[in-house]
Amino acid sequence: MSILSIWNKNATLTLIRRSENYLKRSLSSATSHSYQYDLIVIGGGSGGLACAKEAVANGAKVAVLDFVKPTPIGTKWGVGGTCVNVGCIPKKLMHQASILGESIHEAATYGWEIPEQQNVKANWSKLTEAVQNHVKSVNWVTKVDLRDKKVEYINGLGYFKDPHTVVAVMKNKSEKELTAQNIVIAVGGRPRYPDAPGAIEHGITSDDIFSLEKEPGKTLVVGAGYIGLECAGFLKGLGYDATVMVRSIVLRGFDQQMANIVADSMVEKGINFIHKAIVTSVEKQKDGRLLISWKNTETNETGSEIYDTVLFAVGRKGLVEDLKLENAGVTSIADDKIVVNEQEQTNVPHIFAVGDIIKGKPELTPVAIHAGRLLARRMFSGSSQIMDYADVATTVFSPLEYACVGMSEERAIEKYGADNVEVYHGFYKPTEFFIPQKSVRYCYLKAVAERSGDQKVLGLHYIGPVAGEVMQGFGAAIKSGLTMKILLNTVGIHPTTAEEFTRLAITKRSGLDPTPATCCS
Ligand code: FAD
Ligand code: NA7
Repeated sequence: MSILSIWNKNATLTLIRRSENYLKRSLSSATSHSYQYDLIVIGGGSGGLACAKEAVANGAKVAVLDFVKPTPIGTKWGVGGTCVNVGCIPKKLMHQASILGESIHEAATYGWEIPEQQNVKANWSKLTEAVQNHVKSVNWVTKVDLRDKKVEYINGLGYFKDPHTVVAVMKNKSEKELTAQNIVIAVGGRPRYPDAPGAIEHGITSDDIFSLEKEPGKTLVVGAGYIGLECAGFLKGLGYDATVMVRSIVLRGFDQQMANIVADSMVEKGINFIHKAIVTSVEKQKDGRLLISWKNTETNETGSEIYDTVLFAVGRKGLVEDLKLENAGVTSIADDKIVVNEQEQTNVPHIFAVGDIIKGKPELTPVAIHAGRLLARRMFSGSSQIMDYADVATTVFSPLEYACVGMSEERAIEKYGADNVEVYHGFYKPTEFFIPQKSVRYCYLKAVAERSGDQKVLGLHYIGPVAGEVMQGFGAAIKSGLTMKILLNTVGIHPTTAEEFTRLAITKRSGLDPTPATCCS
């Protein structure tokens, strides 16, 4: 049988299945109630769009509402949500720009003749223009894709009128009423501002930085979560003075040994840290610069300094406020998030939520997308597969990147007890660091495993180059039940940094020095 005929057969079967699903649902909604749509999705970001497209692929009639309120300084953007416009994508591009700056200098050590190296400088407006051009092209492709896939896109702010009716408030403030059998809330979140005078008026957030017109200059980044560290990291790499203000600890929720190594590696790159401090005021000076005052959270000692920019990365709040959830009877709300069961269902059975808006799950694009797709399949194609939120790999794109999957060392010890957990660890020397003589002091990795039997791997942690690329495959291995026996019996790819996981031989318990002698021993 030719590939074409297999494809034709599969395509025909898919079409038949979709038509059957559509017919079934049309009949059932016709018998119960008649709604305009099978599904309305409120929020056209990673989770909402994935859910909408999968629902349409399974024969449903779907509308998606997406609306972006401008930031306090007026930044706004198009369809596609946080990741595409003000999150993962522009962040990764700026991270890449900053890494390239370092590579220019490294290239010279490899023999590249680069004229007047000391004048090599990033051009902020060219960079933001390139980043925004890419973002806009993605906005355009997203709109075309929605039109092609017959997802109705409505650029309006949605709220509930009743459990089956959503009102879209359009740009011109006119209102459009829509009804649906099922409703998915995928409204995501927006950055918070601290409660300090001048913070909102004079501060910016990650929503503004990727399209900021003037160069940020000397910048104070408030918050030591992963967005704060990433922003400070790329700003420093682009040549700006960057300081991180840490309220308590760095990278809460991550393995704390790794978090502290990330912070130390940032200090080595020249990023400043102010520890145990919160901003108390932001005052604009006559010259337009900002006088930022803070106090130490333990000693109450105060400090202040002039910066060009203050960027707040103090967490994100879920956008439940505008939804008027009370009109739909949705009460499963905690703080500003929506509590759902394992079917992503709220207390109202036909109203669901996915993505960053749900309580207690990783706030990551692939999580939102996967959950959205699986939900659509459960709603419209008879699937019963639920989202598995465990062991999701992630990466902090700090200058020296950190990726991990599974449990932190402290979480494993808390769950199984120190006597039942074995930690294999090692420093390593990436081959590509040798000629430029880059510091290898913070290139470190560890595997957290059960101590007995074949030693099931509970978590893997890696700090070094291209961390996300290294960790993705190990994420699949952990999902497949990776043990230390299998890991250490895996033949590495040489010379890579990922192979270091297959060479882990020293346990923390042994007390042996985890510093390597050579690259190939
Ligand atoms: P969103 O993508 O936020 O989409 C929600 C959409 O709904 C938005 O467009 C919003 O304006 C709209 N909306 C809100 N209320 C309404 C309403 N009432 N009516 C209509 N529309 C509404 N994740 C990663 O996996 N990797 C990364 O490297 C990464 N980096 C990040 C960097 C930054 C700076 C930030 C901020 C986030 C990053 N994330 C990253 C997280 C990722 O962006 C989110 O997890 C993801 O976008 C969540 O998708 P979502 O669909 O839940 O919400
Ligand atoms: P996080 O990960 O919630 O981190 C927020 C950081 O800001 C964290 O270090 C907090 O310190 C700190 N924070 C919180 N409030 C304040 C105030 N008022 N002053 C100073 N510092 C403060 O948020 P992110 O924005 O980095 O990322 C949110 C998610 O978006 C993340 O999961 C990504 O997936 C995408 P604390 O540890 O609480 O003392």
